[in-house]
Amino acid sequence: MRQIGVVIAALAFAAAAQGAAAQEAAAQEAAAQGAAQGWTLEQAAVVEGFLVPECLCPDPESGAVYVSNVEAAEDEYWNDDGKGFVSRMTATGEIEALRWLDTDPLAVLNGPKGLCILKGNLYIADNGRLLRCPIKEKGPVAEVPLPRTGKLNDLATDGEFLYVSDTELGLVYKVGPTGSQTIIQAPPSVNGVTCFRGRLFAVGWDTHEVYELDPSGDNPPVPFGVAEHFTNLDGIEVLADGTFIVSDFMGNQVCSIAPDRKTVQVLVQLESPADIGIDRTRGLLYVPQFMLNKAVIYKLLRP
Ligand SMILES: [Ca+2]
Ligand SMILES: [Ca+2]
Repeated sequence: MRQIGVVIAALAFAAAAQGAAAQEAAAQEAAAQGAAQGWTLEQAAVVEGFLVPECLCPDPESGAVYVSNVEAAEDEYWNDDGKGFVSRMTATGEIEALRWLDTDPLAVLNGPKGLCILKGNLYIADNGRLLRCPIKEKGPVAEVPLPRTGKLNDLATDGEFLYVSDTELGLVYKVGPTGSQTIIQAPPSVNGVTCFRGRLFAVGWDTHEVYELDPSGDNPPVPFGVAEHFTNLDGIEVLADGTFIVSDFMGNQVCSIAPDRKTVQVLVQLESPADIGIDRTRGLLYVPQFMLNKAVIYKLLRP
């Protein structure tokens, strides 16, 4: 009897587990179907007046959006020229301070690109240096040491660690709260990087491919197999339903990739979209137009 009881209990557990697995599978399928039907964009605002904007980074807490400005002539985007700044605007695109954080002889900015907010600090990828600036009191700017750098490009966080892509070295640095550094295997010319529910994703500029990276650093990147759709990829973000949004800088398009990692749709065609940002709370997509010194804000509309 006792054995039967154990068997019945085991069967019941298995059935419950199966039920939960089936529910989860159904939920995933529903999300995938929703995503497959396609997100669309509705233009909400155009913001002019930037100087080579590379990255738009919304702060979900305040709604403020930080904009990196490389401030350089063509072909000088990676020069340590002592010029560059970060703007701050409202969620709807009113510029509060064009030079919210400006270059300064005591805290030089050269070519600010990727931005990321973690625990009250704005992190800035500035050519070969990773910088940190407290947001509320705006400073002082400090450098976060990294072992060896080439061209630091994008930044992402999972809420604890910071991930910094280096396009020249083809790797991602994972920086811990105490400053620990781990090298994450990444594709050559890695550009945009983003975190989503414990997973790490990146795009390659020259490879124009999307990858899942191993946040532990042990395993090589796993390509999606969507390179044929793109020319040079810059930014990547993930929506709550698992849909990927990527910006194809030289392809002049922003596209969605369904959670199946295969179905690519063009969301909008526009010139030189660089490092995009999303505000999930407000359902907004922020797109800098690098070559046009402006940014476009879109409402993300569900199917
Ligand atoms: Ca500059
Ligand atoms: Ca970038």
